[in-house]
Amino acid sequence: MGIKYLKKGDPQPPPVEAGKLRLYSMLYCPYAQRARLVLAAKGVPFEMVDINLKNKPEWYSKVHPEAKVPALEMGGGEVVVESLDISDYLDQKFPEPPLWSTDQDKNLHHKQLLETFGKLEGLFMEAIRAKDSQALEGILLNVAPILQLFEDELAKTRSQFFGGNRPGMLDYMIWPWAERCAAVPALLTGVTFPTEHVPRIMAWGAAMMQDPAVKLSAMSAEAHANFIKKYVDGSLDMDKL
Ligand SMILES: N[C@@H](CCC(=O)N[C@@H](CS)C(=O)NCC(=O)O)C(=O)O
Repeated sequence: MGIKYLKKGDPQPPPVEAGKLRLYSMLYCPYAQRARLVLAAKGVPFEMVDINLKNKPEWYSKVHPEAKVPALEMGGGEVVVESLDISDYLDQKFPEPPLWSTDQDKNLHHKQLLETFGKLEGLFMEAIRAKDSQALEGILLNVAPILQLFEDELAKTRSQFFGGNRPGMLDYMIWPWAERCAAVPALLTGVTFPTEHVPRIMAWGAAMMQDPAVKLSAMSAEAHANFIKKYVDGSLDMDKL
């Protein structure tokens, strides 16, 4: 990919200039992708600094207390961490297009769905570590009822996206995992998810792939599968990504 991931021994980049933004990221991190999706949806220019998470630069823990990505740094040194907080911060700072609704009840409901989605993030990590197709099938049994909640939500609102006729915050916050789901069959052959139960989610995924912000950060199933395989077996070399 030709990305330079800053690592131990590399100097800290100079402070961010006033009025500019810097995102500390890692190409394959779904949480960093959330921030990149929001920045793209808003058309906000930013500088990206990629961090080698296997060999972090010494100074990075001064940027992010847990030395994780993403972190958003503003001119003046202010830093926001945590993908959901970064996304909310960006939505407030750059109001167009708004990603949350003017309907606060809807927002509250979407935040609850997002919290439930956190379980899928955990199940995704279990799925990529599944030893065989039987184990994966067991994990998928736990995935199904959560997906059904999202399927039902699309049925209830009868809209293409959770945000309505264009993607909103909930759409962008869950998208990184949806994109990576396409890599799972390449990791364990012989397992297929019964997608016929979630036709609206499938249509949502197809529509999301046409969204300009999604297209900007999109990576192929093959690229994700390649990264995940190395991440799981421990052979990942971030200098060769
Ligand atoms: N809750 C955090 C999670 C961020 C996270 O776990 N990032 C991973 C990469 S995808 C990371 O930085 N891992 C390095 C580490 O844990 O040391 C968020 O939403 O921003």
